[in-house]
Amino acid sequence: MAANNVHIEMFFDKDSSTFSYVVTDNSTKVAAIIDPVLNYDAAAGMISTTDADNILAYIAAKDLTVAWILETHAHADHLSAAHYLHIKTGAPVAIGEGIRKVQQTFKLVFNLNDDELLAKGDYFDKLFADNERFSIGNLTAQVINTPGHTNDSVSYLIAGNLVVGDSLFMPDSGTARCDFPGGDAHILYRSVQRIYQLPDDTRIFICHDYQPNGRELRYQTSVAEQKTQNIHVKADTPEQEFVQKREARDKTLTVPRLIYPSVQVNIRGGQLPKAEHNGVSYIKIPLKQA
Ligand SMILES: N[C@@H](CCC(=O)N[C@@H](CS)C(=O)NCC(=O)O)C(=O)O
Ligand SMILES: [Fe+2]
Repeated sequence: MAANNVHIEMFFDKDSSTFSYVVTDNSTKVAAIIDPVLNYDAAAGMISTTDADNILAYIAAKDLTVAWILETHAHADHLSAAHYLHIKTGAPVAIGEGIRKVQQTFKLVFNLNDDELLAKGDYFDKLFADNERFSIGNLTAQVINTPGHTNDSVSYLIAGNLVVGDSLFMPDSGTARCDFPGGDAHILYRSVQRIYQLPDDTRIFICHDYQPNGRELRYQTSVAEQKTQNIHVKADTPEQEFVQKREARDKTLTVPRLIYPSVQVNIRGGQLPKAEHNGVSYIKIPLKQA
């Protein structure tokens, strides 16, 4: 059975409450790394690779071959270790083709020129189309476009397991915010309906858990559990009711602490902005007047 052939190992970054995963085809020991985190101390401008090195240690210990480094979207709350892991493993870095739109949006926000970013999917090795299939060893993976949180959000369906990125969170946390540039609660609702068409026993692996009311950390749920218990969107929740709830919550949220460094690195597939003539890379912050 394909389901027995897949192993999903979770890695947690406490600083950003992010789950990364290594999905392995047991029959070939070929694996995909999903949503790896690059550690970043914002005050010091210090990048480090503790989380990514933990993933590399696991891969070495299990003797795995990395076939893919996958992003569910260009994250706005943490930096991606995709490029670092690409250098270490040689595996291609892939994301949904909606990344072009995200790059176009932030090319304007950060006033980047064509030498810095073409906004045509540059910096990524592979852009996935909706429904595109690809292999992880003998496993078939399928890309399901799930925009709403961002334009480029995708979920990866791998042998009955769905890695959803930021669309659904655990049922008691509901859904991801839709107030970033390109976010849209109506579109997220439709993406969730797509997820709810999958078999009830599809296992869902989420990207963040903010541990509401101090409950223990959770990262795995199912389509059935979401359809009956998600606090924002159950199987029978009308679109307008969801949109009202989502938009009301979005009004209460503050800008993610690492949004500026995260977006500038993540639209470049985890590469730092090109070093200036002194060999140093810089992060820009557009200033606004209140
Ligand atoms: N406080 C966190 C917030 C992170 C955040 O905004 N997370 C997004 C996903 S990238 C989200 O959907 N949050 C929903 C929520 O906080 O309810 C930070 O500063 O990083
Ligand atoms: Fe996100």
